[in-house]
Amino acid sequence: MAGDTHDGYMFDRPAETMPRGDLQTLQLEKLKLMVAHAYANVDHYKAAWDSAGIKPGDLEHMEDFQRFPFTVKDDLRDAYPFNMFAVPREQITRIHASSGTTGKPTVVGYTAGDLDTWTDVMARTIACGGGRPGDLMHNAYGYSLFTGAFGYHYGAERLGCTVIPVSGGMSERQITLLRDFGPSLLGATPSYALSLIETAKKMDVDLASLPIKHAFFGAEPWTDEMRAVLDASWGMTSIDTYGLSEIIGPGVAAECLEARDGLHGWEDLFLFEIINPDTGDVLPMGGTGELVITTLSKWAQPMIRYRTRDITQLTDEPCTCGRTHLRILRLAGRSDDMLIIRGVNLFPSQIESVLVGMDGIAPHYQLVVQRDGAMDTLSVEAEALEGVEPHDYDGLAAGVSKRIKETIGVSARTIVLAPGEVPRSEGKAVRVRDLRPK
Ligand code: DLL
Repeated sequence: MAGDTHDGYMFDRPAETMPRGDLQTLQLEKLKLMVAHAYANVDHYKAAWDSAGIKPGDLEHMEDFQRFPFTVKDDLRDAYPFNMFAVPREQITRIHASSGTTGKPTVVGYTAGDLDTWTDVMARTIACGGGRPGDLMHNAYGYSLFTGAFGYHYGAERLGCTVIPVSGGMSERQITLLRDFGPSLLGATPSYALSLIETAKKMDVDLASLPIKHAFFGAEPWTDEMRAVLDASWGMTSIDTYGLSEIIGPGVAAECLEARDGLHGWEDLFLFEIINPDTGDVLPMGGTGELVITTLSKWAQPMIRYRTRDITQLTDEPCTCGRTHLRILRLAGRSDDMLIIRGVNLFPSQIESVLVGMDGIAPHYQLVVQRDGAMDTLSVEAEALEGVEPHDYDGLAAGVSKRIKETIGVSARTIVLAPGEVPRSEGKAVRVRDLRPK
């Protein structure tokens, strides 16, 4: 049975607590193999490295790696569908793809061995956040080309959990199963978990009275303010988990239950760098910039110096949990989600921090960006809490705009809508409606 979650259990203690020096030696060894494999088997890498005048044999020390070119999302699009594969298609056991809201989706492939690695690292991730053999997991990530559900599914099974593969959507059925099956773990996007709170209320189910102990959130930015709402409403401790399909899916990094202070990036499998997104220069530990990740054990599709566009910081300060792997700070957002409103840069999550928890305002919102002459303008569509009188909406809206101006320095028009009018998410929330002319 699931035990006390502060018991120090780790799924792979030798890997998770490896001294940093040994970890770095292991990284260099694995990197040399990965780079040779990529060059020999993927046309893109051969062409890119030949034109940069660099060969796998030039990688002697870790510093040499900075001479290798970055890989970007367009390289994957150009190789659509299967040209980034480093093994024959017949050796690919599974394919996933990004949703591809614009243009072609990005396709990723896994060998049977890669799936095994992913499953292990997901078991590690779930255990890191407090999951234990014997736990029952309600998996509300969408089962599809998206990696979220499959990653959690196989990882939880390997850890020794029972999995309920409910997928996203059909919220009333989700609440019925949560009530009747009594799972101890939840996997979902934070925005979907938020919308389930309302469904539960309508069905008169008190989520906080259910046995859920830990939720594994991720796949989108979410703030500490949102976490406070989710943890209180569900009566649980949520864990932030990070990943991206190009690298493996979920399971790249995870908070530990002990500290919940940054996400341990699994360094025996991935190499993390932070760069200045404008110059490409590698920043020292602690610098804020774009996260660049290299896979150290992905044979179907090695990703070498992949620019994630996610903006964050790394720390190698020791963690109270005893894991030695560095931590990635919780993500504010991607560089492509950053808005520039009258000269001020902002991420949608900054608006979330301001809105969530304000009196009379529900934690649902959408931002609308429009063009007015040469300037971009921002409107915030917020939502009133149940019971707020409609004649108070304008006053609330003025209060939100004022607080946004004071805390972020941006002028935004706020519209307060009636309860239920902001669209709800069943997977990744759409935070921005961009109405600027293309
Ligand atoms: O979202 C993988 C995943 C599934 C992670 C379930 C965690 C849980 P993609 O669909 O390829 O993969 O999207 C990856 O989502 O580059 C980030 O911009 C964003 N993202 C993922 N996790 C987080 C997080 C999955 N914890 C993109 N916080 C990434 C903020 C996140 N953003």
